[in-house]
Amino acid sequence: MSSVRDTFYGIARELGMTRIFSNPGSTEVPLLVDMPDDFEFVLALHEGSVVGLATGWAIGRGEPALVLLHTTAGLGNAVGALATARVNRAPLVVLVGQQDRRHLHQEPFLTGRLSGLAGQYPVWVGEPAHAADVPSLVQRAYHEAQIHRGPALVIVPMNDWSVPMPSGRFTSPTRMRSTVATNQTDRLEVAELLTAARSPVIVVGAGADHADTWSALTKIAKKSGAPVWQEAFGARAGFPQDHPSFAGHLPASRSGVREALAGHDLVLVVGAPSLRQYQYEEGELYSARTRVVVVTDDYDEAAHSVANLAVVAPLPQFCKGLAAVLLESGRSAPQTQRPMPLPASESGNLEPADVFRELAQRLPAESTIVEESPSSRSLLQDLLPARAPLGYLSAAMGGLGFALPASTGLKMALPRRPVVAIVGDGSSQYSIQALWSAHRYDVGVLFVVLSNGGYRIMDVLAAKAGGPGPWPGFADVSIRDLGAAYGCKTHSVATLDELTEVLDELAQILPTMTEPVLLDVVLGGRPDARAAAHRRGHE
Ligand SMILES: Cc1ncc(C[n+]2csc(CCOP(=O)(O)OP(=O)(O)O)c2C)c(N)n1
Ligand SMILES: [Mg+2]
Repeated sequence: MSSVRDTFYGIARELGMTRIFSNPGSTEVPLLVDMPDDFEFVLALHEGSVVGLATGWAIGRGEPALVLLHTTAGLGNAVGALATARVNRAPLVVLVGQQDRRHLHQEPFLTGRLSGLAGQYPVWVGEPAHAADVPSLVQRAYHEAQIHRGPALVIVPMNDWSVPMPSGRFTSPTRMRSTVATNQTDRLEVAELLTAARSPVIVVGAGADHADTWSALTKIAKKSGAPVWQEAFGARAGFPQDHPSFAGHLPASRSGVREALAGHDLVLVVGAPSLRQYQYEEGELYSARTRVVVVTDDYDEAAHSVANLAVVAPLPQFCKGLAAVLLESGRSAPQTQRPMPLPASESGNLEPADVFRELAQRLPAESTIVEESPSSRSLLQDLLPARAPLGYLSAAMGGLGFALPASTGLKMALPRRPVVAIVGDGSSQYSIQALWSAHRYDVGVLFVVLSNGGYRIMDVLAAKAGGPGPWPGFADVSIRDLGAAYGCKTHSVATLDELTEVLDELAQILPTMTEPVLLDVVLGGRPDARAAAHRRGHE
């Protein structure tokens, strides 16, 4: 008779989840020892990186990734990354190991209080009442993760794996499909609103990052003559950002939104909420005369939007249909001015703009930039526009520690795609051990770390709040040495000539790279000089 464990591996195989992202402990040993040959095990050295790798893998493949975590310590370490996966809408099936159920009530060593530990971030949590429920809960978790697009957890006591699997115990569907109906009436209503508007504008977001949606939106923009903005803090690009109709990234302040959208009587938001804010500001989001329509495939996003009409529908189909029924407005598409790259600074020291300008000149259009560069984010978005679907990816909720593992997982899923992670030096520290996984599994990501020796964005915010913050800088941390310690090929550049020389070399090999390269970009001068200046500041 086969065991729960055998049945689990059979189901995982059937569902296409044969790669296990994990950092295991003793409670996972019964599952992992003698793992079947057709399964691959991917180790990351911290659970934030485990989940980050799986998130990138799930986004790259568009299918659930399988994660295995070790009871409270493992799940606890992973919570921030699970929250990011949820807001990034990445489907994950997360198995969490638990102590042996035969003595759980006595709280043996490693017992986890697990079901509530990740709070509201899992889309679903399953706890098997019987060992034999485990396989069907895994199936269910797969469907929950896929349909609700986030992490679904199954908590598995370690002795469950060896229990014989009785026949006829399956309860979950093997395959499940869910489509929200998109009907002609909705499309016609939105088309009529667009046609009747005097001056429509489109705002796109992460949900619109799909080849069919991009192509339909370019037709809608052309027919309607509407400029297209990208939502603020969007995790992915919803429109080709080198297209003449692309107007730029919306500000995240109410006054900024009002100003950007002033004069438009209809705002069509596609694949985003209406509209994401950052710091609180008084006042309306829109003028009272503006009508707002939100089209999204995420019910929650629709439900918390400020809008006159919200339509929940699969976006590629909806937009394709809308493009087909929309009448030509006769308005010509707006000609928006693309931001001009800044010339190199006169000091000879490198600035983020130099890096983005030089990368833009060398990267193929189908590259993916995984961005985590807090103080230079908007500059990056201006100078490195997303030119292909999945051209831009960032953590949807601002949690640092996403870019290094997610870019690694993404490149594992899409090995022929050039993948460049652009990361602040502070940000790099939250998941620095992901570099080891990239090295160990031959993943050819280019990691560009912008080393300014501190939390520049925090310093800027503190200055705005009226004074310096108490946090010190860390110019004494050598990113290059850390990269080398984790086995990466490394370069350190501090001048424009050094930067261009290395980028010329890397640009040739980037699409076919099978090992990670870390480029430590020392901003504002060499670290020794900077560290000395920093020490002087504290004397
Ligand atoms: C997990 C986590 N901890 C803390 C923060 C708060 N935070 C936001 S930006 C930032 C500093 C980022 O520094 P760095 O990556 O060096 O970028 P820089 O501002 O220097 O460009 C911090 C600490 C966060 N967003 N996520
Ligand atoms: Mg920094």
